[in-house]
Amino acid sequence: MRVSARAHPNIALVKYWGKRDSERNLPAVGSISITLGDLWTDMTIDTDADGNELTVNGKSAEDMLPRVSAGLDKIFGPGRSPVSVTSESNFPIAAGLASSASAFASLVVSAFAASEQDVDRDEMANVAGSFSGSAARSLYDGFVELENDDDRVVVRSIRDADSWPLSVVIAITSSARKSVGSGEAMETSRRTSPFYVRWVEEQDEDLARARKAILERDFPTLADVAEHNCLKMHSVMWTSRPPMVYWNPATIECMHVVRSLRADGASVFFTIDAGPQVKAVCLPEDVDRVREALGGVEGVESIMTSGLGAGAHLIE
Ligand code: 2P0
Repeated sequence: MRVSARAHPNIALVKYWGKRDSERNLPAVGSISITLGDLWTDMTIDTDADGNELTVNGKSAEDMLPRVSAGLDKIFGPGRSPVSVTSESNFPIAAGLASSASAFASLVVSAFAASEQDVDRDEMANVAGSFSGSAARSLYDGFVELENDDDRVVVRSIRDADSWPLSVVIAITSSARKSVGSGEAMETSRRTSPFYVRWVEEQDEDLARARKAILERDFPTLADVAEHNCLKMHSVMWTSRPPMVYWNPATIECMHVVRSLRADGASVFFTIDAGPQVKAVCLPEDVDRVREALGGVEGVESIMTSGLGAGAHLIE
């Protein structure tokens, strides 16, 4: 049996940072994201394999195989037959572009289909989230909210992609692999940052403001809450021991450029994840202006643009 699924990465506007249960990988806070339509990971599962293998963008990826294998054990059950997994993405992986979200979302959709289990999207989101917290959101379309509920997460689309077609301009300031992975970094923050408790306490307020702004298509309020929430998360990272600073000089310059574009009337705001790339979320009419301004920043290596898109799905 050979099955393929496509999933898009997502970018959180109200961020997930910290776990309330690291064994079950349950997040400490809810989050709100947008699913990106133009970036994708295609995952193919082949159950007619001689051994467990993982190929990522044409190369054998032994280092990532244990995490993927553990995921397959959970879906296929113990004592499963060998599986060959092939992943192709059209964007750099492990560089703060949420590649684990699209990878694990597409893995879950393809693996459940290959194992001929008929599970609903809620169950797939919970399994994907147990592999990588942000992956739960990539199961859904457009604007997506993840909430905690006892020992599960509840994920839903709060607005579809077409009903508020925002654009995202991504400034790549380094394509190197990040030094500290998100999972480990979150645990360090939880254990050591004096700001962590406050970060968790304030999250519901940010979620409520962002949710309302999305439902009302209120761009200025969404801009305000998203930048604030992003900077608060990075403050937690900076005040962890050891500190985690994912930014480089170009990251900071891009933030200034986005703010000055906004002061000049453009509808744009920035967000930054556990990496040095800057994601500028804007209205479609401002895309060219934002691309040009960020493309001119010293240290920006390349620019990508995406609209919003659909949740993970099977493909031919
Ligand atoms: C997010 N990030 O909400 C936040 C913002 C990065 C910064 O979710 O440990 O790969 O696998 O659950 O989902 C990236 O972390 O972490 C992430 P694990 P994940 O998008």
